[in-house]
Amino acid sequence: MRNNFKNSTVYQIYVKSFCDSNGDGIGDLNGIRSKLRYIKSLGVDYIWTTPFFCSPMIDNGYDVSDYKNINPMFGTMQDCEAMIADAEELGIGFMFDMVFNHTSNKHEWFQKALAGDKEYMDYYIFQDGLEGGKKPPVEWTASFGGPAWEYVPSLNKWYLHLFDPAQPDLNWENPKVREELKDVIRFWKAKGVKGFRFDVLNLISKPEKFVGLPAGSAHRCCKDGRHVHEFIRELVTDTGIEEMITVGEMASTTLDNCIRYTNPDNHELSMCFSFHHLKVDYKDGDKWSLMPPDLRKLRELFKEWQEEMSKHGGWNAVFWCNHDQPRIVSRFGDEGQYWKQSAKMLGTFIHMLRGTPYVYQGEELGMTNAHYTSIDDYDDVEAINYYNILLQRGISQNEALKVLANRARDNGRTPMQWNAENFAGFSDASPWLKLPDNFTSINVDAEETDPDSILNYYRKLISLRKKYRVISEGEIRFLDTGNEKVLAYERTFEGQKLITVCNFSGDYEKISLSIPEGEVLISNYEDGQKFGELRPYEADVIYNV
Ligand code: TEU
Ligand code: CA
Repeated sequence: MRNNFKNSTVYQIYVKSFCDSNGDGIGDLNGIRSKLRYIKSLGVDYIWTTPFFCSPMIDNGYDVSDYKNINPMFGTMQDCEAMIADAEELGIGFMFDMVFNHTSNKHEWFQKALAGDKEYMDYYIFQDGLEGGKKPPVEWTASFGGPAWEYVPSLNKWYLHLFDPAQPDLNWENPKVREELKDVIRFWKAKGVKGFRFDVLNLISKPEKFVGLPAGSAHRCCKDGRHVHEFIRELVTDTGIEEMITVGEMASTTLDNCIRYTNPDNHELSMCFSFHHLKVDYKDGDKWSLMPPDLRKLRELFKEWQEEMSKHGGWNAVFWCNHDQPRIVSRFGDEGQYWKQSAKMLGTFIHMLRGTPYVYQGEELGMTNAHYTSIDDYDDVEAINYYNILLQRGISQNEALKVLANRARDNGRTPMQWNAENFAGFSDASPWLKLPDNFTSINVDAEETDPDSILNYYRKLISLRKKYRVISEGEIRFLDTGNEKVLAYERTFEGQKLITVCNFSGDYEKISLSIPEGEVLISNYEDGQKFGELRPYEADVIYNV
């Protein structure tokens, strides 16, 4: 029997910012342990934790120097074992984050490679340069800005890094590398971990030759590579994790590939993350150019992905937020007058879809972007690199700060807002990353006592998936509302029907779709379902048998 991930919801924890147990301003594993009852109260089944393994933290733990040990900043192996056991007692499973596309440059394997050990050089992608070594094999750019190749003078070779130079890419063509990584999975599986999230898993299979390939983004040339499906299948079947919940993070992937990654017949993954719907506000496809979201495109993307995955036996992870994204309420909603309504509407839209919903810490509170006004407030390597790149492009400091305030990953990484006290109850000390001022009103304590809060609304959304098979298993079809600001879809399952209607605008919006009478399962307005016209950010879910 496959694990029942279809009626499950996953809660994502960014460990560094969730809860600090020892007053050093940094979230940790014992902090997570102290909040497991809160997480249980949400009704979720799994917790995905971002990497807390040994790391120099150049990319906040996505640069792993030892996959089988805990970064002392976050705790000890004992803390980790206790955390897994405590969660298990509450019926919650942990999904650990496996960063297998690259390691840290401080990893023992890479250190040996740098010393010229041929066996370990073959763990990475070292290439001869062009023109006697002076130029990289191909002019590629890395994800955080700058070139994707780094020259090592002592070896007279270049190594590939799709992200920071401190994150050299592993050579998956080498069977020894694949065995090492399987070993990591087995190690954590034996500790009682219930599932895995795989970082940028569709980038692992690189082209056979680099010379002569088109210049530009390294990402684009390496995505969904020639052996990616067989590598994933091998990893999953050899480690016996096919029955567990697994999610692959797929950068710039295609629908066809995601069907292949997740159709059970292929023995790859339970589900994957794709990001196209989170680029509808990128002007000309550029993350660092601002534009309001294109709602027509948003609908088209959801319609295509949801309906096609459903027809071809694929499965989506559905989400708005994670540690790489700005906060959704600040982005597609309204932080001001309609803060509550818009946060609830966005939650409704995701949670009634076909797929497994992911809630990112603080999303259930309607946490907002950070509102930083100085470059010194930022921590993320990507934010700092791009700030400089924007200035080099001739953009003013103010304008560059405005772009960061909308797009930087740090917006989603500010500490969890637990209460209105010092440092939002996250820590006794000043946190590693500055809190937004609004923690005095947006926090768990305040929302626990308000029956109408975003927090309590999310609890209800999560519980509905458990109660109604039409939500967890139904087919999906997008409906035409006659208004591009109002998105609607229908779910069907064994004679049951569910219609979700969401107004993505802060105005009253008329629609031409007529909706049959039915039970209002959930709505963000007290007297839900006044059709013909929707109120600002209104969301209604109507159930019929
Ligand atoms: O993110 C992968 C990824 O593609 C991101 O770089 C994303 O496109 C970017 O954040 C948007 O600007 C994963 C991790 O989630 C991220 O935190 C890591 O930095 C990255 O991989 C490298 O491991
Ligand atoms: Ca700590």
